Amino acid sequence: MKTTCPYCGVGCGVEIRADAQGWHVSGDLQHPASAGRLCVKGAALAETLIPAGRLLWPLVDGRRVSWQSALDSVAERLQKIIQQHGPDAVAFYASGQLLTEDYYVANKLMKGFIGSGNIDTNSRLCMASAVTGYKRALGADAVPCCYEDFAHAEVIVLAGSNAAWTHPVAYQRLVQAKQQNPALRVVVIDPRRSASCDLADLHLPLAPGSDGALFNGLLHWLAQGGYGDSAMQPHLAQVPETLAAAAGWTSERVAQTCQLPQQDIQAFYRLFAAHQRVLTLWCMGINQSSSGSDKCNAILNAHLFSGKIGQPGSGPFSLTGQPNAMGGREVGGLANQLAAQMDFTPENSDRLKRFWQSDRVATQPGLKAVDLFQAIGRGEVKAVWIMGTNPAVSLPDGNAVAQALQRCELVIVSDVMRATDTSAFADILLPAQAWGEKNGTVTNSERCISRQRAFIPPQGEARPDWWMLAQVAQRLGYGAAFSWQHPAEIFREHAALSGFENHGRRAFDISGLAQLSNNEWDDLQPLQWPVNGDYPQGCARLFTTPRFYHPDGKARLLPVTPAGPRVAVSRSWPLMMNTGRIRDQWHTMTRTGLVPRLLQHYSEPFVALHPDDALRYGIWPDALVRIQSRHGWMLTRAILTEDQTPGTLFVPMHWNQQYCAEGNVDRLVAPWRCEHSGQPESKQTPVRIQPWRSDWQGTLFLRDNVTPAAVNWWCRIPVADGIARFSLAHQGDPRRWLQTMLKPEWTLQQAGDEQAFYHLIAWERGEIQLAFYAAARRPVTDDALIAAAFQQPPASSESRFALLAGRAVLGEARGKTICSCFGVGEQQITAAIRQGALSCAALGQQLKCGTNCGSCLPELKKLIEQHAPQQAEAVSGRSE
Ligand SMILES: Nc1nc2c(c(=O)[nH]1)N[C@H]1C(S)=C(S)[C@@H](COP(=O)(O)OP(=O)(O)OC[C@H]3O[C@@H](n4cnc5c(=O)[nH]c(N)nc54)[C@H](O)[C@@H]3O)O[C@H]1N2
Ligand SMILES: Nc1nc2c(c(=O)[nH]1)N[C@H]1C(S)=C(S)[C@@H](COP(=O)(O)OP(=O)(O)OC[C@H]3O[C@@H](n4cnc5c(=O)[nH]c(N)nc54)[C@H](O)[C@@H]3O)O[C@H]1N2
Ligand code: SF4
Ligand SMILES: [Mo]
Repeated sequence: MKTTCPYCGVGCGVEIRADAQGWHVSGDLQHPASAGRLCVKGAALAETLIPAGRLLWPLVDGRRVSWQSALDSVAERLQKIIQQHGPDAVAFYASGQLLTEDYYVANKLMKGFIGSGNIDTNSRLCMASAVTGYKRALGADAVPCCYEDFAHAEVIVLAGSNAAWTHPVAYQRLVQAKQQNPALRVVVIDPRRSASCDLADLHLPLAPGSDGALFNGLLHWLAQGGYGDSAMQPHLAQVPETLAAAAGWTSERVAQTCQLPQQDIQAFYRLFAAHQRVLTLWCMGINQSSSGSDKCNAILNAHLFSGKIGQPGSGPFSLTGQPNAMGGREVGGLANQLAAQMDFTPENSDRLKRFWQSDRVATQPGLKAVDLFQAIGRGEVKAVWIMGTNPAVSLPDGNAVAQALQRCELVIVSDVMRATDTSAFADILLPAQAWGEKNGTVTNSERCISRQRAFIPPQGEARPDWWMLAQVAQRLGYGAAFSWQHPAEIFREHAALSGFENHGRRAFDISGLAQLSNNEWDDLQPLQWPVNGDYPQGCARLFTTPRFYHPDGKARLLPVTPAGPRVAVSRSWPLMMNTGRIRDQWHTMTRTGLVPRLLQHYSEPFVALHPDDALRYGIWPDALVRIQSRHGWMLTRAILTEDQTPGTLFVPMHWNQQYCAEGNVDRLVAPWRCEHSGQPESKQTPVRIQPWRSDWQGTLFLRDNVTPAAVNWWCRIPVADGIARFSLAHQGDPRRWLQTMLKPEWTLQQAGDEQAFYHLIAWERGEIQLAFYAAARRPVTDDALIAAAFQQPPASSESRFALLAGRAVLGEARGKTICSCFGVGEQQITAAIRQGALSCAALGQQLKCGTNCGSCLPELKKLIEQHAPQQAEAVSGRSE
């Protein structure tokens, strides 16, 4: 069975098959986005098909009820609020992880029948600035490029994208493009040296948030050098005023603003100017900014002015984050658009009235995500239905979001998991079908529509999101418009709407799919929109002729006044905190957190900082630190690395209260947002940092059903089926703290008696129940050895002693996991390097690391650089 990966916007094809051992995933060789590749997250998908933690049936006010009763409650309570306070008192908050069919129904119900614009989505935190940028420049939210372009490009710019970790399969295609064409030049623009810098010929570690200046300077350089494309000029509007706005941005001034050497800036500008086939791939480092839309337009300006768009290997290519971020943009998931990429105009509202046969279609945009939760906090919006997203973790100003959800009269959450930071606030919990159970379509970064197919029965009473929405619509009295029995019916309606009175005016048109039978929809092969009379098989590349979607057919340059972060660092808040993703985790960890091997690369929340800053603030490697902003604080582990520029921190966005105490970074992030797109500035928060002292730190291994007693800091790390490891930090005597965890029937084996050094193993009938190691700093333990002992208790007294010591007596520890696919650790790799494995290929041959998904190749290369013996370095230098 073929389906599509539910993680990132690359949208890889997955092939799934079952045998006696269970489900197996592999890459779908035929899928155009991935041609058989999968990254480590995709490759671990079968391990997420487990019932652990699932929400299995509807809950109303904490009680299990039938679906009928839950849906009645949703409808009655929404109806009551709408009657008393009007339709704008209710809202939906949806997600780029819904299927297009789900998303279409949610939007239709809110904007078409409840009659409010109040449906927004987590894509507001993600793609909103890119949408605004494209619409302002091209007249439509139409991504011009496709992955095929990688193979044709002469220069590829990665701006604010760590694709090596966040779009790994697309990144592998970049690696391949470079192998096939060594002349390809790659420029990475990122304040930190990310894993993607592995491929960079030029890395520009610019000052946080200064990209607007860099790209304005580029436009100025292009204009000065006469690099404007003469064929494109008649198709461009607002050129003089845009060039005038860029005129002051000499490379000298850019160098000052971006804090970069002038020659590096000029090297970038020269590369961009000298080649026609230039692709700029951008992501959250650009979008998540208080001036994100203008940064997107600054990129678009440079491409349009120099005619680098619409041809193989060239164009402004915004990478989408979620599997169906693009689908959400198609159906109108954003509060400021209607459906089928229509804007809020009276004509469009009217068009929808006719198409949906409703007289209630919204005529005003609704509240955007951050504004929506602020309105909930003020009590203006009284009900919210959250579907497929975890805003208590992912929205900025997390403490205010929690307060808002706390006071909200009616919180409905449909999710696949029972316990999330958001579901803690739910009055009504609805169990949704998960990947593998749900059935529909998604659209990836390159506009490729592909199918997510169901291949397993739903857990418990889980139902599709579209079905819940349609059931509630029927109870609200809109039955006729929501009477679908199958998702293909919804897809056909969505496809028909995209062509309805379109006449070539709206880029999004898949009317060619409006007649698919249910079977044809089921078999639908991946294809790129538009799909219509002109392009019956879809279309990979847009704007191959310079006709754009503004009424005059021209593209618009947009004058940009570069702005830095909304709030600069200061004496009280001296460090700029950046946030983002790690390789093996997905967002709030509800799925990837279940898979032990995905928690081996990084198992705890951390802050990466430069060693000079560590010295200044008295922070040693691996210490626990407290980070504080004007909005909140967190506790996390310190990693010292020269990949950070001094004065900047990087903290992953993933950890939350299900996995860690005080590890939610969004409690610190300010709610500042771009005035055009409403997208928050998740990448730049001024903060301060200090060591956080505890009397002891511990490692605790437990059988899963036990939770640790009250402790100042904890972090939960599932290590194997039914066994969890906790990192702990607390005050007082660890022996006293541990007392509350012990049962009288256990036999205890103990070592150490000083306050901060204490080991204990608890046994019951020959099985280990608990293992505890405490020390003044983080105890050094061989976690794989201890976890294994829970499953296979050690037989010899020597190995029981080793267990109490927490370390293997014989053999070497593996160290931090680098290759998650084959579980290969750093120490194994460095040992192999020292013994002469001096290339990724040699390491792969010896240890298998890097031979499956390839996500760890940048790290392998770095380890080779660091650990290769001197003489060997010279050899590898010559061979290059
Ligand atoms: N492993 C993994 N992959 C994912 C996801 C995941 O959760 N885990 N999520 C998916 C989603 S929804 C999204 S949106 C994408 C996000 O994909 P990316 O945008 O690639 O990921 P981030 O880590 O958020 O940020 C990218 C980079 O922006 C840099 N940056 C920060 N500030 C600036 C700046 O001022 N200028 C520039 N030029 N760069 C800056 C950061 O240092 C970081 O390296 O990833 C998708 N893929
Ligand atoms: N500081 C900081 N914050 C950020 C970001 C950042 O870079 N830095 N990035 C932002 C970005 S780009 C994004 S996209 C967001 C992501 O943030 P969220 O959307 O909040 O994160 P997820 O963990 O993906 O949440 C998805 C939820 O939906 C559930 N779910 C999964 N499948 C289904 C389904 O089919 N139906 C239903 N009903 N539920 C389902 C999951 O269990 C989970 O609870 O975070 C944003 N927040
Ligand atoms: S790159 Fe990885 S996470 Fe993204 S779609 Fe492909 S397999 Fe899934
Ligand atoms: Mo995202």
